[in-house]
Amino acid sequence: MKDVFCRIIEGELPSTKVYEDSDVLAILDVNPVAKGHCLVMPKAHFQDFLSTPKDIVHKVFDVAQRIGQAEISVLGAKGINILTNVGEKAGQSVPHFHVHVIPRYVAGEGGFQLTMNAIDSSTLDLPVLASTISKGLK
Ligand code: DGP
Repeated sequence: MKDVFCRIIEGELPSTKVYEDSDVLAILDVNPVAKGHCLVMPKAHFQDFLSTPKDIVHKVFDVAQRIGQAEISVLGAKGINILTNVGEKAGQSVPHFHVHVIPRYVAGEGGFQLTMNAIDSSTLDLPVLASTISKGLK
């Protein structure tokens, strides 16, 4: 079954468009956590950031950067969060690569709280961990 963003891209479902070109669509999030919360996505279907070809990733992030810049200049945002979730465990609910561009006006405002809760790293061998990740790079 087609995901909801594919259906929006194909015009089967409505959306509020912010930007469109032959490869990329940016729309307002239907459940915004801040005024101007945008979703930037490739028109072609890719499951997530990790499985999207680099040239498409670059195009999507180029638009995300420009929208972030516009939100600072024309909406008066004081900051921007750029977020892309990969997989359900990371909070991805729509299996179509997309980047959240979330303007921030007041620290802590709205439904988006960015907290980084450190795990107990005392049992981790950091050099081994770094080396393991390094060896996995393609
Ligand atoms: P994520 O959880 O990272 O997969 O984010 C998915 C976002 O997509 C979530 O913030 C809500 C938004 N969303 C879901 N369905 C629709 C829709 O039909 N239209 C729009 N504009 N946004 C949607």
